[in-house]
Amino acid sequence: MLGELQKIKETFDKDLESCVDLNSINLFRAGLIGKKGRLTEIIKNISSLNREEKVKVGSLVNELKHEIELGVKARIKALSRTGASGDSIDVTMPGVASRIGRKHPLTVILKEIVDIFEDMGFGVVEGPEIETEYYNFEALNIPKDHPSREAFDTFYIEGTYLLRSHTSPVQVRFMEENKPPFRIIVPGRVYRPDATDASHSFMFHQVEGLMVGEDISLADLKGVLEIFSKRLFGKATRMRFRPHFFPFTEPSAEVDISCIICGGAGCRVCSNKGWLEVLGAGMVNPKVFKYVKYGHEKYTGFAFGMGVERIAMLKYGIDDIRLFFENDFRFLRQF
Ligand code: 2U9
Repeated sequence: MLGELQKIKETFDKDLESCVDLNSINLFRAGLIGKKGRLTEIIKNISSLNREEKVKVGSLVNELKHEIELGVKARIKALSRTGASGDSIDVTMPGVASRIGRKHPLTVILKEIVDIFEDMGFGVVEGPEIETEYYNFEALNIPKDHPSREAFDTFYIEGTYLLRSHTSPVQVRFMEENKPPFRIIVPGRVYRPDATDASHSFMFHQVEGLMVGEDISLADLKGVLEIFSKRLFGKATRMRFRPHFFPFTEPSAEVDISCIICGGAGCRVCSNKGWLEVLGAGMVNPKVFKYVKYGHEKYTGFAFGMGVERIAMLKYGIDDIRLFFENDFRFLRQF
């Protein structure tokens, strides 16, 4: 026993020094004073010694145990100074870079659109995506036999509910609750059961606008949309109204801007027309005012609507609407 104790004592310093991290120190310590450690074994066998030997071995064991604890502590401290013990941080080491997220391109463009209208005094209003036929069609003067009301152009849910096919029902609800004058924009998701392709998605986003008051004219509509298109697409952007038909506005127009790629000369993006269709608009049909019990002699208003994906595709030169919804980082990290 004495011989074994002597051996431990002699090699202890060298053995400890060969421990280069916390793990090896712990193993080394356990090998001596752990459950089955060399020193522990000796302690277990002390009872078999005679009195004189007991005193000698006992005091040597105590001395050695103390030395081991102190030595181990000092070694851990020394290693932690170099950062090798595994329980400290070397602040000079390069960090592990985490991937930084970013906004979805639709979120970016939507904020730009909202900011422009807010600067012109428009408030932002939102509403439900599950609607009734009354708010989605009837109150907007869309007749019962209108093709958009057929099952293959609208997602019907059990009973009389449906997924809104435009955000216009929100304006109807707003008018039921508020008196003119007001100017609002309504951003949100809309749903149409179109077959998916490069330019169609069964869900997309719209921003619609509505301004109502006692003296609102087509000139106000043109002024507001002119400011909008110049701010979103650039100062040189020109705008034109082409007569169109919508049941909820009269007169109605489709609104084009001069091509943002060629400036109007004609190119691949505008199919050599020089113009890009970006909006629909018109003066609110008095029949719609009747539904919300506004005096249609007293009030006039304008409304407009745009597809957010289409605007983003034009502005960023994206040729496939599906890219917005596939969560492919190679696409998303470009914005
Ligand atoms: C009320 C009265 C009138 C909203 C309008 C359009 C013209 C329009 C399309 C643009 C591309 C839909 O996303 S799109 O397919 N929208 O052309 N929307 S006027 O008119 C309203 C809305 C609510 C009470």
